Amino acid sequence: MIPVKTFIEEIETMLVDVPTIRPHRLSVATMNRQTLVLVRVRASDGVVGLGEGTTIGGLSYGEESPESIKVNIDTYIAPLLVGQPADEVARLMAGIGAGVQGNRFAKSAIETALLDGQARRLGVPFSELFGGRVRDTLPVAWTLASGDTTRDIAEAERMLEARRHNVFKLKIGARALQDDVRHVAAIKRALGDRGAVRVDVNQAWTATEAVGGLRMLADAGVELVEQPIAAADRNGLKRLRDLGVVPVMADEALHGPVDAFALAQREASDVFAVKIAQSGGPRGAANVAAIANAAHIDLYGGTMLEGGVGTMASAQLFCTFASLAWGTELFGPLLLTEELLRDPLDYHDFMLHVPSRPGLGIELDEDKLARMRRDAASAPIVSIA
Ligand code: MUC
Ligand code: MG
Repeated sequence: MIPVKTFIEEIETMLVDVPTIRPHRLSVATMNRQTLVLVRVRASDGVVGLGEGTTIGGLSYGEESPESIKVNIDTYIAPLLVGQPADEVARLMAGIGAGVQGNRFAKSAIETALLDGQARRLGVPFSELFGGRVRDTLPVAWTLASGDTTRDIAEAERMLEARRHNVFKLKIGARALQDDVRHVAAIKRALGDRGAVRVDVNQAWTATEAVGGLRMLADAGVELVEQPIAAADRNGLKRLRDLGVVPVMADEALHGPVDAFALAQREASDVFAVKIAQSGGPRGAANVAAIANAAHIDLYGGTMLEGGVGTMASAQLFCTFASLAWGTELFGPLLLTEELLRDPLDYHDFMLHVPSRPGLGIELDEDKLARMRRDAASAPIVSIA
């Protein structure tokens, strides 16, 4: 029997603005809401694949905004896909790679939706497209970023009490270095051995500030320092790593496999924060992980504070990693006031539990979406007709 081909019929994109549960302060932005960029790819066999390309703080974190992700998918990427075979994901992504420069977040959203569709079509979990799972649960760190020490300690205590998180990442870099160190030290003192403490500076320090900063943070009991200096300063990152006072993790410096290779060649970091969006898609993120493995660099499953779709796509990939020494920070949906999935993701006992239903294993809450999408009245659709 000749298999019936299935074709992409339409690609729908939408922006959904969701308030955060409290102000989320990074050195580059304070978030009071998150804008999710959601994608649906509908194929002629009735399969609908879901994707997400969410970023942080408009244009303050990366070079794509929610609006640019949406408009570039609608204008340039969707026309390359509509009418094409839905099940030829690698070929479709190669075509997009040839026709669209950059736009890693937009590409990640599309690739995720195509892979989700294909996994649903095959009746297997998304993780099977990456060789299958090594684990069904992932440890999840929580980010303390209210900007207030007392409030952060109370928040951490609640997370410990609820057995939801026992690893805490503190966002620093917006204040004077000494103030930040005092803040971090007070939180670590309060938590003691009950909670691990890491920091993310989001590039805020100069290389010389960072030398002192790392020493003081190590003395305060911090176990990992993420992207202390400018993303472009790979040699500076290597010098910090070579100090050997505390493990150093690359985040913004890591925009996919090419950066991963350059960082690995220089031995510039101890850990890679792997992110599907920063890597241009789940397959790029898998390649980043492969480079890390080859170079004996530890892995951490990062987030761009996506909602349920991007978070689950990341989780489905990360649970295929043989080694994930620093766990994950896949807590994005928990930072939002609204649940956009029909069934919320399952967080308990310090872990995210990854479903084994076909595809991503999640469904959107259509009523909620219809009310919350930014363009509620007239969602633009690029379609065959
Ligand atoms: C980042 O820089 O790692 C991850 C957690 C969080 O609060 O912000 C993100 C981005
Ligand atoms: Mg980071």
